[in-house]
Amino acid sequence: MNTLVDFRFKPELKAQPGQSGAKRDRHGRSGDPLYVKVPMGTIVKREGLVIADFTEDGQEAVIARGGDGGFGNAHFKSSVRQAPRIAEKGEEGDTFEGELELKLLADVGLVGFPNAGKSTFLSVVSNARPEIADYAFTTLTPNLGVADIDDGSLLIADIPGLIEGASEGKGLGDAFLRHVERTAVLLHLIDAYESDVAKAYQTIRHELSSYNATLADRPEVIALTKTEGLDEELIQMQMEALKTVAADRPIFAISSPAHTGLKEVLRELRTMVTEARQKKADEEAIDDEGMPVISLSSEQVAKAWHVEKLEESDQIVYRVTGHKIEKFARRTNFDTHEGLNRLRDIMKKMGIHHALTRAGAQGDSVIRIGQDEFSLVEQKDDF
Ligand SMILES: Nc1nc2c(ncn2[C@@H]2O[C@H](COP(=O)(O)OP(=O)(O)OP(=O)(O)O)[C@@H](O)[C@H]2O)c(=O)[nH]1
Ligand SMILES: [Mg+2]
Repeated sequence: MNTLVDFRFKPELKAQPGQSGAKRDRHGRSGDPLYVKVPMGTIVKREGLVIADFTEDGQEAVIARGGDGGFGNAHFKSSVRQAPRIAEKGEEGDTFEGELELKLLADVGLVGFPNAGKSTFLSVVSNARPEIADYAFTTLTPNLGVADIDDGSLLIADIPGLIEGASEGKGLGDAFLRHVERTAVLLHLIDAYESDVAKAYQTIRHELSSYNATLADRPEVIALTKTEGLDEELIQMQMEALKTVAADRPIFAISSPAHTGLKEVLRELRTMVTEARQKKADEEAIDDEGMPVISLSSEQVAKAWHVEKLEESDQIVYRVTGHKIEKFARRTNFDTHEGLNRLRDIMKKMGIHHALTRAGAQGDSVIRIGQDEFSLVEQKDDF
């Protein structure tokens, strides 16, 4: 897939629920997982937090987990209970409103003013056939192309032209800048006919860094475009002007229709991309080794629980929280003595009952787990 457009027409994604258990000890069938395909570069967010980041082809992640099924009555059979009338409810599956965001993962991002020749460059060096025209804002959505150079290749993203104020929404705004955020290297194209190339360069640089400060330090190659038919002296003058504001950056003069300077630019880009990727891999390796992480095992976290006495306006409530006990409570059928007493047994086994009495709870005290409330010990008028 290349875009997220399908999700606009199908915004709700829902897997099938599992089936109920049946007579004669048959389990309910589990629901089939719902697989959703997304383009590479898709980020999934939940309440603003990134919960999945798809950067590689074939990568999979569980975005929403189905609820565990309840145990059927066969599970509760014992030597003394031959026909138990107890069965659990299945748990609810995870439900949430998520956000999908697509960031292209190109090696090179083309930036520059409208009409600078970005799409023309891409069309000449790659297999892409973007629209090209003699007016500003020809490109309205990003184009991707693969350019072969020597024995390797580069994935190049061409985005709509930027103008002063783009980072605040002018022109086509910053909507497309996120596509260059994750490119390894930028190729900054400047029209050689621009009267003040240094200012043109700085304007774009300013918009890039206003959008994301890290873009200011992104490795970058600069190319003066449309230089065929231009005086060598004039080209040198423009190059010198650029050097005053971008001394440490490689600067080339190119012509897309005349095919001059293109190989040199691609070669430079390839070297930089390789270096940038290597640097990133090294940094990630340091992160992995350098940071000691102390955490509870997931089993320990699951078993942990907490008891709290709440003095509410009309009653005193003892609230019990904890992953495992809340999970048991959700699966309990509160409409039956058997179900509720089993939950009370589990609380005893986990030591929660003891903690509740230590905290002052009596037999008829109100215990709350999640949304459910019940008394600590079975009461005569319970049902
Ligand atoms: N002479 C000459 N013209 C060029 C060159 N590169 C691009 N052009 C012309 O410049 C105009 C703009 O080219 P585009 O490639 O559409 O420019 P762009 O940067 O993609 O523009 P936007 O999509 O609007 O941001 C077209 O008329 C191209 O033919 C070049 O190297 N030499
Ligand atoms: Mg274009």
